[in-house]
Amino acid sequence: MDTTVTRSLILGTAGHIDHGKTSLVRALTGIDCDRLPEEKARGITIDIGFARLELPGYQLGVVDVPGHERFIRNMLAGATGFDLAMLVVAADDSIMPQTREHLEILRLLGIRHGVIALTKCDLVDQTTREVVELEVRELVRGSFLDDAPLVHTSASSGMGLEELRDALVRACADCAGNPRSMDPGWFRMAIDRSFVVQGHGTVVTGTVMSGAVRVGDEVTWLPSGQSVRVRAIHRHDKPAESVSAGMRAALNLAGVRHEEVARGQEVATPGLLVPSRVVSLRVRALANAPRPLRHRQQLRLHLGTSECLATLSLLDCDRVAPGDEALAQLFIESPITATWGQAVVLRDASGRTTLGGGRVIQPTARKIRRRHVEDLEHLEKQVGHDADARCRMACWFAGFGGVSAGALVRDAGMPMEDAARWIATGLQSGQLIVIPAGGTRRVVLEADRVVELESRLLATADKLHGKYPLLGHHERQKVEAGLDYLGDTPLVAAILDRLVARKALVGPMGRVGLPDFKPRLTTAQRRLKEQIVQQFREKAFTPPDADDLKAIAGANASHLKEILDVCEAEGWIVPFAEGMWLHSSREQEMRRLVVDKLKELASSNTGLLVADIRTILGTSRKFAVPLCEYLDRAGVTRRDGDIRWLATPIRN
Ligand SMILES: Nc1nc2c(ncn2[C@@H]2O[C@H](COP(=O)(O)OP(=O)(O)O)[C@@H](O)[C@H]2O)c(=O)[nH]1
Ligand SMILES: [Mg+2]
Repeated sequence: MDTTVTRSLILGTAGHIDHGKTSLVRALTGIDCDRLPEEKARGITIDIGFARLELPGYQLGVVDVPGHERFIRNMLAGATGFDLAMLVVAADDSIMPQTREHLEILRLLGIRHGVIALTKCDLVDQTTREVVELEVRELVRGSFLDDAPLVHTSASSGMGLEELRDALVRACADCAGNPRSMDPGWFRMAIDRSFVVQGHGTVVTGTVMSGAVRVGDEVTWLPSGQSVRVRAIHRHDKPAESVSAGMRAALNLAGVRHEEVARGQEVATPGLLVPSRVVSLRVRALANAPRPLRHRQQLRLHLGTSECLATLSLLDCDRVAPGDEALAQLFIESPITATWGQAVVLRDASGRTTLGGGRVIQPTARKIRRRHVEDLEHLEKQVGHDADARCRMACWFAGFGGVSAGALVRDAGMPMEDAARWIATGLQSGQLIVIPAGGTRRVVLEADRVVELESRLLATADKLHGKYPLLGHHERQKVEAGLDYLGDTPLVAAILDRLVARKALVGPMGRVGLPDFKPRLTTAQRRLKEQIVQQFREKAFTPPDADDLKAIAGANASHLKEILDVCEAEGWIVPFAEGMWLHSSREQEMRRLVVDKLKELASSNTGLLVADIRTILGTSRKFAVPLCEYLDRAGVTRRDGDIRWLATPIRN
């Protein structure tokens, strides 16, 4: 294959309707991009069309876009993969609204290279051509086309076509410094079309944005996240073994239903793209926008080949005046897949006017509070050129969720290899720590975060000691509850294990406390505690009530509540109603007695009344009712009217 010696790039057209874009592509390539019947009938381009152009050293995939203002959305879907652009201006019409709008969009998308073609030069005299050339030069001043070659052409007479080819070759050579030439090393293609090939199934087409894909590869289909296999590849209507960045491609996907495919979806290397309905970005209002961007404004978001309604949240201002920039978030109506640095275009909700654009900073963002100084400072750092700072900020925002190499690729714009290396280096230096989080799951957290979690656990232990000064140790769960907001129990348990391992927390099985905390139980209090426990054991199912307890406590009555807390916390007694406890061994005994009786009665299909249970336990009415209710709550019995049955019936 010649792809080893030639470089693949995407050339896109731009310009007002009827200015001769499609005709010029046809004159250059011999291919008619207006493929739809409606396009043929009406003589206008509605959707993007494709052609190929062979130039010395380059193989160009040509994407011809519609100029009509109603089809700007299609233009945007096509423009997402451009390496270079060909701005087309008809010499007999000069600059028109979509000449400007397309140029603005190309600038917003960060296109860096291109050529300008004056078309229909056969229709005007030399002076007119020169005037139009001046007008176009004025228009592109300060843009990426500022000193681009401008060629006078005619698709009808063939004038200037050779010169245009030469100009394109030079523009291609300039593309060597493109971000695309620093390929991040993973495959990504935004879908712009799909169709069914009889006997082969669903085919999706798009521009390969980065990396490469081979026949047989597994890729992730987004936003569904489904893993699909690439069954076959076509490139410019010919079968291919693989396709790579800068190529137009058609992928035959196994197990994908055509009806479920839509423009805007993507296929990519597994584990990198994550759909999100919130992205953070830096937005820019177009210098010649008719009005500023406003906080809470509804907008049409174009990203990759997708188009969605979104609400703008301006993070540190209320409006962005034309030409200005600001930090913002977009809340999007349906999930999209983005990467750090990816360009977006923002149009008004009705899709009539381009208002601005921006660069994604956080592709999978959580909501950031407006004017939150710390968040905004960190967000600002995630925009910059310093890759290390970007990774650190991505970690900071990922918080307790941890980071992976994939997350850094996505959220910090790191090439795959660099991301893995950054994590390895961080682990080595101790800046990052791996925490086991259940099963084979490992979470990589910033050391600062781990320290923060540990100190919160220690603070929780300290608080428990303050609340129960008579108690040396607490159940682990009680301490872990201090990190309840994490909602990730294995991770919390692992953090607590770290504290136990280095004896920052100590205690017998399943219980922990601060090592230097000494319970302050006086001899009298300890004796009272033992007395209380003893009473509960002896009195079985007619346990001491408030008055009994007060009598036992005598002079120590003021500590009674605390001592009962200790008894409960240490597991000596179990509460079954407000102010009522059973000795824990009696509680077990009660369960056994009731369950055994109910099992015995099961064959005769008989349940138990409260009075029966009172008799079995040898207790009084005062305790029988709350004990029965406790048994119901504990899942031992099931109440049906006045009768109680075994909650889990025995099977035979
Ligand atoms: N005379 C003349 N007509 C042209 C030239 N290029 C395009 N046209 C005509 O202009 C019309 C619009 O051209 P088309 O390529 O569809 O424009 P697009 O909308 O920019 O793609 C068609 O009727 C073409 O035949 C040219 O170089 N000379
Ligand atoms: Mg056209």
